[in-house]
Amino acid sequence: MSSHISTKAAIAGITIEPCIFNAAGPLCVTKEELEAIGSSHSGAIMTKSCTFEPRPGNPEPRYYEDALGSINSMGLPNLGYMKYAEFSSEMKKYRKPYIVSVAGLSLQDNIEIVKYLGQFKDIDAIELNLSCPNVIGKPQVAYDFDASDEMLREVLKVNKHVLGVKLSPYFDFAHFQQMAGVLKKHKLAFVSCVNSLGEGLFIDADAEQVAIKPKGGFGGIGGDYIKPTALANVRKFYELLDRKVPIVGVGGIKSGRDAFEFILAGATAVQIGTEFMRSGTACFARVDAELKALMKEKGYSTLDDFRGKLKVL
Ligand code: ERO
Repeated sequence: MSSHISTKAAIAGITIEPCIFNAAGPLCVTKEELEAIGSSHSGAIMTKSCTFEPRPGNPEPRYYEDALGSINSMGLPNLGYMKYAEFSSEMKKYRKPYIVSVAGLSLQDNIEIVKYLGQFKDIDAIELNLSCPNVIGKPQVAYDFDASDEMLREVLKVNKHVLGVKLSPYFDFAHFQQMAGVLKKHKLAFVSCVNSLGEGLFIDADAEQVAIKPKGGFGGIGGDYIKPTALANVRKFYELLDRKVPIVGVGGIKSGRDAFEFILAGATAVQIGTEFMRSGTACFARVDAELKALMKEKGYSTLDDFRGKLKVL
């Protein structure tokens, strides 16, 4: 369909085609899951955020979705960073970027992990996750501007890869500005906005109980519920970083029209989380086809034709 219409994107010289790929988190923990993403239409393979030690995660049920979105308190279940490094050579055959999401539980862990990943040439990029809402007793680093600054400074000292950062959602212009000020001090290849909205609560009125087990039912919210917040974060960071740092949009994307809105707001590429969990790898081809159809209708042939060109009233 529409062979003259391209949804190709580039971040720090890495081609992502289509500009649509999986968000760190859902269905990207095991090698089999990563291979399924590799075989799909996803423009890249993103891993589950990894820690120093393998983790089983929080007790189940820890994920729940309704018609409008999801709540999770997975608690970082992952195989440990060494496994995701080891997988990199086998992911090469899919001929798409392999991105390792890193969420060490301390500054020292992140330094060790990023240093180690530097030895693996088949890792195309690192997404440093400063925004995990679900490790019991650990606040989100991205809500502490000084800690974020120190984290980026120390991690970038040892990093050898293209490295971007995954942020929490912000809700206040002063906070956008503070975080943008931190980001501008460092050489980041991309900024992903946003992780799930922390500490939401789903309640089942019939059962008179919460939907997930960890933390008394509190968890990160994704899906339709968060799309306006995600769009606002993409737009604000696009503007505050002077349209120079590629922004990866994530939060409530389930159609080509949603992807279009994120790119119009300034995103270079987009990730799919809740909808990938809901419908599996088929979502990547569908969202890409819908995006291309919409571009055709509007007379656009590349993402550059409309990226960031959101009109204001
Ligand atoms: O609980 C998790 O593993 C998790 N859930 C999210 O919504 N975002 C995360 O960043 C994350 C773990 C790093």
